[in-house]
Amino acid sequence: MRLRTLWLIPVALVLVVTGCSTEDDGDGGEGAAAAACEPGGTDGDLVLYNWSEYIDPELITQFEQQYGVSVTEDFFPSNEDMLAKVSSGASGFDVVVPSDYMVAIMIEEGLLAELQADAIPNLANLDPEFTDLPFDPEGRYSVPYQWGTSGIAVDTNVVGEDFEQSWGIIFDPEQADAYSGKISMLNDPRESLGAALKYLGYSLNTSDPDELAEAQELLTETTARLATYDSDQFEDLLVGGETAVAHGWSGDFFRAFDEASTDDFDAYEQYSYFVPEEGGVRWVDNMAILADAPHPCTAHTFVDFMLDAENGAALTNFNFYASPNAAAEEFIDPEILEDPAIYPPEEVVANLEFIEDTGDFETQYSDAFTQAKG
Ligand code: N2P
Repeated sequence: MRLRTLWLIPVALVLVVTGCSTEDDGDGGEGAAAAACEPGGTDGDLVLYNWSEYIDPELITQFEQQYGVSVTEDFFPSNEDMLAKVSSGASGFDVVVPSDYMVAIMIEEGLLAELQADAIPNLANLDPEFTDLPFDPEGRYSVPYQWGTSGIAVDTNVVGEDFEQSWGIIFDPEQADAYSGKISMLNDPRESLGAALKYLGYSLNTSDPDELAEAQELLTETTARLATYDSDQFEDLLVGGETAVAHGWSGDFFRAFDEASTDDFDAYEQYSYFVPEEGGVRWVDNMAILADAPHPCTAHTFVDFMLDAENGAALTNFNFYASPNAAAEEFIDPEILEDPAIYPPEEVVANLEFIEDTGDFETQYSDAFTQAKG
């Protein structure tokens, strides 16, 4: 049995003993989310558990005003942190935003409610490419939110213009020692071990203990030259000059470059983001409703609201991440839509992997990462 499944047994027992499933209307669905929801319906205030700085605050205000509810937001820095918090049960969250592999894990753990498609008419706005993804066939439990890449951004005032577009700028001592103390990596087991695996020429979804051990050793050596492992402020540390080489997510960098630019200063000229030639991660983050969501109908309405064409565009225009919403395209800033770093061309995408659920091996990644960080 998978180790994660074992954690859930006490939670399930508590639910049975305390009779917490009384809201189940007995139609075979799971928990509170089985109550039938109407398009635009609400059943209380929304509690949203999202990555930090991942939604335009104006969209939150607009949702509150449009539906007469309030939204409480809490934030997580990694899929694994989010899982730890929601799998202990009764987290109180309605909507969560897991990445691809984490959707698969949460479905298997029974943590997600099956979506009521009738309550989400704007599902029709999704690009068909995003309606049947491998981690959630037919999108029964999750709705794509944003997608992007993981890579490296550098300060060209420090590294110059001739750097190789390789993970070597972090992992190869000959290249990276020059930036010792000025490098950051994501505080994320699958991302940072994945980067090391790619540099070593392996799949970032390996379940081979020897390959993972090699990646762990490389990351352990790399830890010594890092300023920090950070998933929340890596972009600010770069534009603030505290780092010169940062591993991170595309859109967060671009928003920081955009905010740092003024009439006299074009941050896009000083900083450069690239996906290393060895390849890296392409990810899709998704909205999902927890099986024990206290407000499942407000949650469905929020998902529908985010899938509205103009709201989907506002999300991308704020985040600088690509949208899975085809109807939103006409409202997306053309500079974003035409930016190959945000909407990468096929040949770049072909070199990228989705992080996949490795099943029982997942804990090996977490352990290896904890050890590599020291
Ligand atoms: C939010 C970044 C989330 C992207 N700031 C990681 N999947």
